[in-house]
Amino acid sequence: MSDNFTLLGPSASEAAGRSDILYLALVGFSTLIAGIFLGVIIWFCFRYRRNSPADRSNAPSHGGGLEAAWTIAPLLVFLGLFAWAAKYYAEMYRPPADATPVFVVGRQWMWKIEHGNGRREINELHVPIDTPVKLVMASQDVIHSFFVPAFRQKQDVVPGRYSILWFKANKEGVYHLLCAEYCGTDHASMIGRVMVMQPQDYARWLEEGTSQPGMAQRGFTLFREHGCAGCHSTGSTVHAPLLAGLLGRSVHLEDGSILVADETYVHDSIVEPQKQMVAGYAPIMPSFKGQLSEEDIMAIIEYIRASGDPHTEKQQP
Ligand code: HEC
Ligand SMILES: [Cu+2]
Repeated sequence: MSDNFTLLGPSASEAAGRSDILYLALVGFSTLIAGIFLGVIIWFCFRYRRNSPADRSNAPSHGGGLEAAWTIAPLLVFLGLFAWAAKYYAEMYRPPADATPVFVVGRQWMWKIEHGNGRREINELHVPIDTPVKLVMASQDVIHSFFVPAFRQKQDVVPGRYSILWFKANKEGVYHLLCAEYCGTDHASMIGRVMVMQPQDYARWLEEGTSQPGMAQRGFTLFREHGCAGCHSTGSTVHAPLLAGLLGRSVHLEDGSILVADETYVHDSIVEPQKQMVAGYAPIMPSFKGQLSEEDIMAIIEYIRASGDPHTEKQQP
């Protein structure tokens, strides 16, 4: 953490650079307009003060053109700023397909983080530089909010659903990680650090201290223990969809709509199977709400992802 004072604080991601420019443009434009008005007010105070000999004859009673101009010009400028911000906003909420997923569970009062190979950490997040990283976040209890000021990104994490946050860090260093939603007595201690590292350092860090099995491995065990495999496998007598390669695939739903399966969809399929029914199947899948922890569901998602990847040799679900 740099002790050097900067106006906006350290900036360490692509999105941060973009949002700073937008912020400065907004402040700059507002300052310009305020400055013009202030200047005119001061000028008129002197020019038309009492006893000033200024010419007051022929004062215009109205100026339609002027009024139209000062209404339309700022409107256009602000609509332009809106379009500019909307573009960034859309980019911020659309993670690239190749983003590395990292799983985050918020609870009173800590951030629990798990990387794909099973490496876990608490209140610390290690990420590689210049690589898109997608956080798949869930809460185990109340609403928390994942806030990294240096990325200019803050995302509420709400129980019962996934929140996605993606970023591309572009400056090595250590940055603040905060919970920005009051979540109980020790909310103030729910703080941590984000470490942005060189890709090779990150890879080395990932390999250190992983005694536990990777997420996909753990997911495979859960998939069998909870009986998912009994329905979702090639040998099953139950009519249920095969899950290999599900992530990123288009799914046709019973109500006629089509969606692209992502982490949120798989999560919801497990806790609320009847919410989005796959077309052509009977509503026989039981809900696993309360039987699987958020970490378990995340591991199952990684198992489903790995089973669809032709590079990993895993048994098909
Ligand atoms: C009793 C059989 C049965 C069991 C057990 C079962 N499922 Fe399912 N599952 C289904 C059926 C049938 C569907 C398709 C209808 C629907 O959407 O609910 C389905 C749909 C799904 C989908 C959406 C699939 C798609 O192609 O879009 C996912 C993901 C899923 N199940 C995961 C699981 C997981 C994980 C478990 C274990 C924790 C599990 N299921 C247990 C029968 C089952
Ligand atoms: Cu919190």
